[in-house]
Amino acid sequence: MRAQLLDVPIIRDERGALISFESMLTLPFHLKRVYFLYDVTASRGFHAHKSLEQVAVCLKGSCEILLDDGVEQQNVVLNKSNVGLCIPRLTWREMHNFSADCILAILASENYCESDYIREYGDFLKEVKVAK
Ligand code: T46
Repeated sequence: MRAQLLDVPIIRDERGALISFESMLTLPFHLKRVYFLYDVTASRGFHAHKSLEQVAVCLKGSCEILLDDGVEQQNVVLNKSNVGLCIPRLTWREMHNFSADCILAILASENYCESDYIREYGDFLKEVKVAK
């Protein structure tokens, strides 16, 4: 699989830097929710989503995100605040190696919905087969 990275321009002037992600322009979906992971001391994720699409942006520090489409895996290091990693639907994700100062923002296409999660890897592979 080839992970899609969104590289947005940094608007910098003497006052500092500004980065903008906009629905349907830099983001491939309408934004409905933003959440942040920080003070992370252990690996997280280990699930896929049936319909949710997301973009992960590392605002500070670094972390690694493993993406798995059921056939191939790719490990992506995130350490730039102007780069968004697209996490498509039906993609198994694991988040590892958070630096102590890491702030990871996740931009999401839907509100929180527990029934959209696939938390067993075997169930994920079955869903991928059905979708093909
Ligand atoms: C994902 C990865 C990248 C909420 O109440 N609202 C929310 O918007 C979210 C995201 C979570 N929660 C609750 C649900 C759980 O009781 O927060 C708790 C921890 O969630 P979870 O264990 O799913 O967290 P992660 O870091 O493993 O996964 C999160 C997202 O849940 C998930 O959608 O793709 O980040």
